[in-house]
Amino acid sequence: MKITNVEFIISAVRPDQYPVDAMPEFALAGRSNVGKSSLINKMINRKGLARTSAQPGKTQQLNYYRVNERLYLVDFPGYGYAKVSKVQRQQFGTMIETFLNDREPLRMVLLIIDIRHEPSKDDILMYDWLKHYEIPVCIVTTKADKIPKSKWDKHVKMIKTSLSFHPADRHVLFSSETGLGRDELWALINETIEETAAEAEEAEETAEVSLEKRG
Ligand SMILES: Nc1nc2c(ncn2[C@@H]2O[C@H](COP(=O)(O)OP(=O)(O)O)[C@@H](O)[C@H]2O)c(=O)[nH]1
Ligand SMILES: [Mg+2]
Repeated sequence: MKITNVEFIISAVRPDQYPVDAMPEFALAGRSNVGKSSLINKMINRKGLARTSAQPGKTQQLNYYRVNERLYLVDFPGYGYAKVSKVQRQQFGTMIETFLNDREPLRMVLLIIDIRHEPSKDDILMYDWLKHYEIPVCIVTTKADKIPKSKWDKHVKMIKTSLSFHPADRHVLFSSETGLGRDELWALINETIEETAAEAEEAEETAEVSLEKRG
């Protein structure tokens, strides 16, 4: 996708700070240091707009980036960072849970996983949780450049098995270093936006028909 406009909108710490324009949102979840900020930067062709590796785990905020005045990429705080306190961990859980549960414009969660490693307990919990609430998920295995191409398949299989990956979910192989997967991920995002727009239109038509019938 051609990026014509990117704006950092807000580091939101409370729901009343989330944007109200109802543009479709794509949230990125994953453990600290997995490469979320790098992935955003790669997606939007800006080297340093999303901050990489600044005090991992400390930023209990949702960072909103608006792309082409059409959609938001939402960077979640990373989980699984050892140094956060129990209270911080709970706050994090509540914030994310509330967001994922209530956020109407949310279209999909991109769950970012390091291709080199087996998913963590937190990764598995997050995936199960998203499945439970029927939130569309795409698993993005990133840092693909860090292992030889010949091992990609084996690692992806290992990760999918470990997550009990649902065949209806999507998967994209990614590297913020080489740009692998960038076009595929944009295509998926665009497809998802168009699908939900079509569904909304259909629902509207159905509503109009039933109104007419009631006369
Ligand atoms: N080789 C390689 N390094 C990456 C990739 N993605 C992220 N990194 C590095 O991993 C570290 C953590 O990345 P960051 O984007 O800050 O992770 P975040 O905590 O999830 O936002 C940084 O040093 C990045 O340069 C990738 O695809 N390939
Ligand atoms: Mg980050």
